[in-house]
Amino acid sequence: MRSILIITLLSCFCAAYEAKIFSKCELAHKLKTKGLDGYHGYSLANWVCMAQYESNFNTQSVNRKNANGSTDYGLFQLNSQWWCTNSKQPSANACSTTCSKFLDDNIDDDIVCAKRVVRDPKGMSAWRAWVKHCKGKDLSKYLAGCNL
Ligand SMILES: *[C@@H]1O[C@H](CO)[C@@H](O)[C@H](O)[C@H]1NC(C)=O
Ligand SMILES: [Ca+2]
Repeated sequence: MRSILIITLLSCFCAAYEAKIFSKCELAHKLKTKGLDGYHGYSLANWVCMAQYESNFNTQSVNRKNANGSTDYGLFQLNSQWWCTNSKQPSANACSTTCSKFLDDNIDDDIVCAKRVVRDPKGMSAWRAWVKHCKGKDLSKYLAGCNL
């Protein structure tokens, strides 16, 4: 009985932190449903391309290698000094949330925050991987075969 309880507790715990790795088309559909296609003038393919190069579509992607000691979290690699707080450093916390929320398998809050990011003057240039790999490129392959 006790072992069942422990297993149940453990699986609940793991489920809350489960990594989700999206397929390209699953993510494209999700982002479209949540209104990112054309959001702030950026077509859906831009968002899929950005997520590909920022996180490889992995919601548990974490980058701790920023020179200023900040950390980037999740599918959209949201930064701990601007968008969320990890309580290690001061943060503007413009999305008013804890950074670990950007690592779970529910990306609704990540999308809300990405919309906040892109409304700043830099637009999608806030994402360096987008500038490097997506900006001004032919992005048709990011939606190819997705039945959108
Ligand atoms: C810290 O570095 C990261 C990555 O280069 C950058 O995105 C972030 O804006 C920097 N933080 C500040 C406060 O400049
Ligand atoms: Ca989340």
